[in-house]
Amino acid sequence: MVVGVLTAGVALGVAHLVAALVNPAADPVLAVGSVAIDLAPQPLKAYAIRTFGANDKIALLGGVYTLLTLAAVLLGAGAVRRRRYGAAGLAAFAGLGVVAVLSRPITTPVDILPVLAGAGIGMAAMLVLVRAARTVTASASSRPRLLNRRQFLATTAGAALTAGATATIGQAVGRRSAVGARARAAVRLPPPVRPAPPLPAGVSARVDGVSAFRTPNRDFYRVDTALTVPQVDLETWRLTLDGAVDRPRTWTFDDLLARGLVERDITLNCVSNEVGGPYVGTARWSGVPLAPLLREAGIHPGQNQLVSRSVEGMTIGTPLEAILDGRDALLAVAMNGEPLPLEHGFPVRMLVPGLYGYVGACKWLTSMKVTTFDAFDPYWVQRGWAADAPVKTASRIDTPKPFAQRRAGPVMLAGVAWAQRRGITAVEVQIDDGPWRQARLADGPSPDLWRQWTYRWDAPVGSHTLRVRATDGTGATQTGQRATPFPDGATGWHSTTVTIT
Ligand SMILES: Nc1nc2c(c(=O)[nH]1)N[C@H]1C(S)=C(S)[C@@H](COP(=O)(O)O)O[C@H]1N2
Ligand SMILES: [Mo]
Repeated sequence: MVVGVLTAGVALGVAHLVAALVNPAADPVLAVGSVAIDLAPQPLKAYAIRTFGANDKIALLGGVYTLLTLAAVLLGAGAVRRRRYGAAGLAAFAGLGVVAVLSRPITTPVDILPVLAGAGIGMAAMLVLVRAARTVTASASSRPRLLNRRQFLATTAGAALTAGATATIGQAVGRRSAVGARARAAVRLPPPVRPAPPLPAGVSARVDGVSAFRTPNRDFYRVDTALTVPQVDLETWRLTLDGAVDRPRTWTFDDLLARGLVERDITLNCVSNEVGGPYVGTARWSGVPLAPLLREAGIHPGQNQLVSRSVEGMTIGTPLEAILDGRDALLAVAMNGEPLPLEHGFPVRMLVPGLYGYVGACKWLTSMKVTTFDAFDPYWVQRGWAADAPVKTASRIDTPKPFAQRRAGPVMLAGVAWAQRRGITAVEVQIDDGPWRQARLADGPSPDLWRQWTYRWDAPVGSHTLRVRATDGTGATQTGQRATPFPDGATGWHSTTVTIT
């Protein structure tokens, strides 16, 4: 066990350190984790998002490390018996690492260096450890056992130290070389040429426990497949537009800024959000209007899909019609007054009001291609999600929280409702099996923004179930029929149970 785990520790520590110097995405553990994300069947992905939420990546890496540890134990046991077995096991792992690294869209052949270095030094560590282990376990030892044991302890301590030191230094080097953070810190954004219309004070319900109307960046949900946050260097970053257009184009970051920024408050949400879930937020975005860029390029007739590609290889397909119909489709460069946070897509992300993020909000954007839905299935569509995914009307009870206890008497219920593009025109609340009652709506200055609601409830003693439903600008009321997020967004009424004493 000790031989196996320490061999793996040294190999992965060295690989991590070399990857920090070469390309963070070339770390074999991260690469294998990323392959697992891409290969995971849909139900497993849905389970992971549902169970671990924003910690899904930590859970995934925990799983990878658990499997690695088991495999390392077997490798160690084999190696102590016959070095050959250990060597073969290590080689098999290196092979897996090489394949995983090369399968990533942002790696090049030199990126197998970390795996090779890890495997080579891991092999040396394994041979030293096996020799030391054999002197302890050999029954016919010529030396006193105590001495052998000391030597074994010294060897294992050395290996553990090597593993720990390389991993720690790798971590530190990785942080220092974060080009994205440096690039972002140097960005100076011009003020918007068209600022967002001021928000009326009445958009906020002013009830304790309701979501902030504008979500601070640090609280904004994050959903993506990137195990390491992509680091973009603005010196080399370019955005291209090509495909079925008369005039393909390439822009630098400064070219985009020079077009002038518009500023808009827009609510963004994720198709994976369960009824009542947290993957929705509102921010003040600034960016370059997308429709004029496409029109200037001259779209060929018969095209209906814009495929965005991000620096780490995500593909997102957006209906051209949604971008060109007059809504505020943006290439966003700022979020709540600062350059996009790295996690939210620095330097540029797309934003199309009314569409779930996976069809309209590509982060770390680097290219756009005009094409058709017939010609290309983007990442999530390949995995069975709907190609056309307008946001479904939804509402959520923010307060009281599930299983809250309150005193009998007036209790304020409050929450948010959203139906981007259509807007929210009514929210109703139901207590137990009573009649649906109108909630009070806060101001709703734009259909692309969520809307807060409140309801003053005269709460009697007992255990009660609270339900909420919304009606959108077309007059359609949310269906009570429960549907899972897959394949085009959850439906059903959010409910919560509280105890009144
Ligand atoms: N490059 C890239 N862009 C992406 C994704 C991704 O995995 N990779 N996820 C999409 C999804 S599913 C959503 S809901 C939004 C989430 O944006 P946020 O993390 O800034 O909230 O980003 C979208 N853009
Ligand atoms: Mo999403």
